[in-house]
Amino acid sequence: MKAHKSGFVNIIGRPNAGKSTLLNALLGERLSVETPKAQTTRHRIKGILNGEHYQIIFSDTPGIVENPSYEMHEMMNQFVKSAFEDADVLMLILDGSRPKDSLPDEWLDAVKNAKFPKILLINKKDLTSMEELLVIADRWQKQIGFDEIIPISAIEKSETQAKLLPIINSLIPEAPPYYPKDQWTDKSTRFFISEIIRGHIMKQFKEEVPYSCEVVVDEFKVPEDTNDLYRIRSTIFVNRKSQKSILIGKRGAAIKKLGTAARYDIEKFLDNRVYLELHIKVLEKWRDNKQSLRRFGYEG
Ligand SMILES: Nc1nc2c(ncn2[C@@H]2O[C@H](COP(=O)(O)OP(=O)(O)OP(=O)(O)O)[C@@H](O)[C@H]2O)c(=O)[nH]1
Ligand SMILES: [Mg+2]
Repeated sequence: MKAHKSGFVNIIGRPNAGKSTLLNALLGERLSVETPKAQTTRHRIKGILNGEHYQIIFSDTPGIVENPSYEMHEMMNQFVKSAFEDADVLMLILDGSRPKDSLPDEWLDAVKNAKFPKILLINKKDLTSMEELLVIADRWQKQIGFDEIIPISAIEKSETQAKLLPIINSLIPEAPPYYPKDQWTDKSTRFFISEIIRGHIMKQFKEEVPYSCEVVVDEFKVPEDTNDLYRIRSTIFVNRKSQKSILIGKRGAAIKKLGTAARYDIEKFLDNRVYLELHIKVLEKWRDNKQSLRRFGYEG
């Protein structure tokens, strides 16, 4: 009988390197929010790939914050640190179109000293030349030493899967599954709904606004009659009153646009029609308030 393999494969890297895009490519699902903005992901999100003879638990993590400005950033880095604690395989992903990018020394040392197999993924190969890829690979190999170095384009889903899954499978140990085989994530439906809304805030609003928002789902009601709408009530917390006005927009145009876009994606996610109610509240300095952060799920 074929032995069963299971393992935790944790993805880390700088903001905007393509970690969430990679997680989604490997799972074939849009689980984690991807946007062109840095610091999109704020939590550690597990996505589980189940096969008959394997279970791979991938973790997306926030981009490493080099100079934390808020307690929230410290907690985001804490999520990245936790990815070193349970990894069977670590995947460090770089943006290949930014060949000079590096990591702060403490993170370089952590990767260098890690005792488990390490894969370097040079992402966005569509945006860079073969010569550049070789230079990047050489520099990182000398600096750290990886078990594998693989250039990828995480936006190419099937190619990424075909390249990475056999290698990952060869590196994870023989072990029974850690999660039930029908489980595909460690996060709740409410979490994903709040992330869909936050993802649209990231896309729709500029500058500091998206970084000042946190989204909580206060109510998620599944109807008794399957023909009825799901009812979702959500609060968007902002730092300042002026941000509340920006979110609402002229005669409510901005919040209406946000609600429509988010509802469309939530309906796809839940495969059901949805009634979405959005509220906005000002919660000053929430990014530095431990109690608020705990309430928003920023705990290791
Ligand atoms: N051209 C190109 N763009 C890519 C590729 N992979 C990711 N991107 C883009 O890079 C941007 C960042 O991708 P994300 O997956 O959100 O990056 P991330 O590392 O999760 O970012 P944070 O959560 O902010 O740390 C998005 O606009 C992606 O579409 C790739 O292979 N090629
Ligand atoms: Mg991300």
